[in-house]
Amino acid sequence: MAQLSDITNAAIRREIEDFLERPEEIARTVELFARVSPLMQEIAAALIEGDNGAVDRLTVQALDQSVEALEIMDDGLIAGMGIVGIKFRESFIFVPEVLACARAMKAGMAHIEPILSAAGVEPIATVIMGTVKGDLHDIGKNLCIMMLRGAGFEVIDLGVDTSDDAFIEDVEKHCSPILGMSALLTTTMPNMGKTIEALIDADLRDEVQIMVGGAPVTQEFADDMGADGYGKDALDCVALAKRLAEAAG
Ligand code: B12
Repeated sequence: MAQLSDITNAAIRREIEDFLERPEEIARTVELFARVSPLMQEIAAALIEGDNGAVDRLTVQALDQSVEALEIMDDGLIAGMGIVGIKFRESFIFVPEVLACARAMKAGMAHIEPILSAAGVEPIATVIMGTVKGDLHDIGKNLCIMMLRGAGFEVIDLGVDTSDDAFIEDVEKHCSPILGMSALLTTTMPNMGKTIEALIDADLRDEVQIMVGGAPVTQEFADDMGADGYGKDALDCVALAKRLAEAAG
């Protein structure tokens, strides 16, 4: 089992000591940061500080050192956002600070996106992605989109706060598309089910494969509302989209 002292970055050690209280979260976070490189720890620490200039510079530095884009995304940016999420939940920080962290995340993603989205030749299928009605969280959805594009899907991004009508309009426009819905709030998760019902009412349910995701979403929830698949992260999202594209023929 990794120890706090195995983490080389003093700022990350301080974040864990000062802000994490749940033993399982401390253990998971120590384990994660103890295995990632000092540069990834530095990126995570800069993101937690909301320092988009530093995230920008360090991401470029990591890419120059031939660190894989996926490693920067998982071990630097997403790992840092994990601590931000805990601090937000426990009210150590508030919306303005989280927005600064989200901006820092975007500064890093701006360099990673072109690499992960390197154009494939013939698109595997069309994926329509949107964050559901009432929900403004788009970081996770955008990561999924980057990875899907990188894997050769054509992706239509409907953005955030997406109405049933907007989803339906795009499903009608494309041949056998995959529809991906993202929700980060327990209060907006049920809107995924409402969109599925709206597709049934519009006689379009059989025309589309539906996948759902977002931190509070589970496989059980996805099954209950009649989605065709659930993905826990961006890698899962790509694997799932490939399965659904095959199933659609
Ligand atoms: C950043 C953030 C914000 C930012 C969003 C900025 C942005 N542009 O997205 C801001 C500050 C705007 C914000 C606002 C709010 N937030 Co907020 N936010 C977060 C935070 C800290 C991180 C979310 C994030 O980006 N995670 C990183 C990404 C990479 O992870 P992810 O989104 O889960 O996505 C991954 C997977 O889920 C999956 N995935 C995602 N979508 C999809 C889709 C498909 C199809 C598939 C297959 C997979 C998939 O793949 C992704 C990549 O690996 C979370 C905490 C948390 N731990 O989630 C709270 C959190 C989601 N927010 C929360 C709350 C309460 C709010 C507010 C209501 C706060 C307020 N009082 O105003 C508002 C709501 C605004 C609204 N109407 O949406 C709560 C939700 C609680 C709940 N149970 O519902 C959380 C959990 C914080 C907390 N613990 O209290 N927030």
